[in-house]
Amino acid sequence: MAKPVLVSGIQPTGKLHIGNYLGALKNFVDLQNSGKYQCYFFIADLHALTENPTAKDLTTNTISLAADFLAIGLDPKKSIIFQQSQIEPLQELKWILSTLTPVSELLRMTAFKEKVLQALKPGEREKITKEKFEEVVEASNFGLAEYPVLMAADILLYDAKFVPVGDDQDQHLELTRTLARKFNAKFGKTFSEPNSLHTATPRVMSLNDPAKKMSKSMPAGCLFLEDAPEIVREKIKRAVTDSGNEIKYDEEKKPAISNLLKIYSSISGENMQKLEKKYTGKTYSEFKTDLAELVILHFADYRKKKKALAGKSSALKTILTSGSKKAGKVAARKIGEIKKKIGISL
Ligand code: AQP
Repeated sequence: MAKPVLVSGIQPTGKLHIGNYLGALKNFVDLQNSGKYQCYFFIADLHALTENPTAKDLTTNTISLAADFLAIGLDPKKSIIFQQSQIEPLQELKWILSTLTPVSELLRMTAFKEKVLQALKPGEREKITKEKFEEVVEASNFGLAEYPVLMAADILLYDAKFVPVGDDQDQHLELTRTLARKFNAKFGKTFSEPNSLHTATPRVMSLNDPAKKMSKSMPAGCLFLEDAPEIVREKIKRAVTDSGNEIKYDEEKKPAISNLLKIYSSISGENMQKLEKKYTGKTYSEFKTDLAELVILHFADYRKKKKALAGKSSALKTILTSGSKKAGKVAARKIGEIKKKIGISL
């Protein structure tokens, strides 16, 4: 029997942080190695265009992300690793799905609102009026609003059953399921409804503000996988902590230390109770020192492999081209079926 399909992508928008890893990438590797799924992992270069990168940056980041995929443990022999923009049928499906999507649905997406608000200066965001918000939305690029439709096409094109992502993508997944249902109801059963797969850390928070998600667009609060040991030590030492001195997991009263504890627990595999016990009577500083060493050790092999892949851009391109060819074949078959269903394949 065919294995269930699993699809996920990452945008080539800069260095990967520990949120990308603990929320998504770590799971990619575990799921791939479980042998239970047909895995598709792609570099979401079309999604990255919404950030208006230069051509040079987009190419560099695409190659660098391919190296990240391999260095962290994705394997082109086990998974189809490809470049989103190379899949031509994706454009057709995105268009078809967009005709089933109310504009209002797109404008109410939390990720969209957060992205357009990034155009404002800090301070302006908090006291924004309805009129000013509408002005910012109208000035934003249309790709930011369309983002979830492209994501739905990415998933439905391969009949994915599972999508391993952080919880910031849940609303987009919900839209994907709605679009699958709408399409099926109108044209007959064509798509299956995908489910997200979350890790125990579906939302890692920023090191300098535990109320905000760790995000590439806010690099000051990020712990990057590539960070050298001395940088990791410095960043963790400077990470904000809560009042008091007890090392205890309490998201409400101690959000900062809880975030650090979650990072520790996800990497070491130790459960929270055991961790709290281990650090009873110890200081924040002692805990942070241990966390830094744990992170440094955990990513040592990744850093070594990533360095070794630095001069191998042509081998990385070959892997992406070959993966894109395989994914493209599957996509071509599916778009043929879709076109027949909607009446444009005469
Ligand atoms: N802080 C996070 N905690 C857990 N998971 C996270 N992800 C992102 N941030 C966190 C998950 O990582 C995957 C890839 O993300 P992406 O690069 O495609 O998109 P993103 O959400 O735009 O990543 P960033 O870092 O948050 O970038 P910006 O600043 O551009 O918004 C996804 O599965 C995501 O859920």
